[in-house]
Amino acid sequence: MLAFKISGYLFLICLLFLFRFSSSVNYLYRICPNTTTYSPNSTYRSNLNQLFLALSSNATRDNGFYSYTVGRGPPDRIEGLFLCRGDVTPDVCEECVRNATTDILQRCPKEKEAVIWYDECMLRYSNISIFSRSEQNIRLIMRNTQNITGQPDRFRTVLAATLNELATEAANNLPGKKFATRQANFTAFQTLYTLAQCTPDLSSGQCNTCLQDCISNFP
Ligand SMILES: *[C@@H]1O[C@H](CO)[C@@H](O)[C@H](O)[C@H]1NC(C)=O
Ligand SMILES: *[C@@H]1O[C@H](CO)[C@@H](O)[C@H](O)[C@H]1NC(C)=O
Ligand SMILES: *[C@@H]1O[C@H](CO)[C@@H](O)[C@H](O)[C@H]1NC(C)=O
Ligand SMILES: *[C@@H]1O[C@H](CO)[C@@H](O)[C@H](O)[C@H]1NC(C)=O
Ligand SMILES: *[C@@H]1O[C@H](CO)[C@@H](O)[C@H](O)[C@H]1NC(C)=O
Ligand SMILES: *[C@@H]1O[C@H](CO)[C@@H](O)[C@H](O)[C@H]1NC(C)=O
Ligand SMILES: CC(=O)N[C@H]1CO[C@H](CO)[C@@H](O)[C@@H]1O
Repeated sequence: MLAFKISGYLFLICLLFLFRFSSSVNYLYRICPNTTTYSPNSTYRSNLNQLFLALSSNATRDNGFYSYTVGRGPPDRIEGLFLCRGDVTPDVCEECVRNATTDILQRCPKEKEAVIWYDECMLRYSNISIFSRSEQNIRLIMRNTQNITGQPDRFRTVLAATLNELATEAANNLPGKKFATRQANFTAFQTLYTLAQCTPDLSSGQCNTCLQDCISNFP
């Protein structure tokens, strides 16, 4: 089960796994409404290429995060960012971001606004400001359809306790990265794995609010 939420500049990932992470670049989902589009040879498209160059050339940064703006003003101004999962190496981060910049143009060939998620990173861009506004809501919830075997109440208790500790830890992590993972023994045979991450530019308070909002979506 995993959930993503973006509220403007607030970005958050909550991942909840009963199984271990995979290790290759793994596509999850993309959102790019076709209501706003640009034409193939437009300035918007060439600005997008510039944005992708700036983002991929910064993909080995220690905190796995970079944001960049191309264009002076509307209609061709683009804000973009990527965030790599906090536990991937700079090499994997770079591979994921590079791949994302080509992949997204295949999956969203003419849309001005797009967001794409992989297990290892996410990439987002828009012609409207995504760095400072919070009215826009993009939310992705993916769930494992298998049920917990037995003790659903205990599972919810363990889950809630683990996620609350997790959120506190991620929000108060060292400045460079707002990332944390936690494990809990649900039964002797089932381990609960949890992961949370905010973009590192958020304050601890913003990150915690965002994570708590995400946690409240889990039943
Ligand atoms: C936009 O997407 C919708 C739903 O996928 C589709 O029905 C519609 O034709 C698309 N519009 C354009 C302009 O591509
Ligand atoms: C973004 O693009 C849409 C669709 O072309 C347009 O309606 C909107 O005004 C643009 N916003 C800005 C800030 O340029
Ligand atoms: C875009 O530019 C290329 C090369 O300059 C040209 O071959 C192509 O026809 C153009 N496409 C459009 C839709 O204008
Ligand atoms: C990051 O991107 C900026 C803007 O394109 C560029 O000037 C800078 O050299 C890049 N940083 C690295 C380490 O490549
Ligand atoms: C999980 O439990 C629900 C409610 O008891 C049931 O409707 C559903 O079919 C179960 N799903 C699976 C995959 O067993
Ligand atoms: C889970 O169980 C193992 C073995 O029983 C134990 O070593 C470990 O400390 C437990 N982990 C937690 C988080 O309680
Ligand atoms: C390593 C990796 O995941 N490569 C992917 C990059 O993106 C293309 C699609 O554009 C995929 O086909 C590759 O598998």
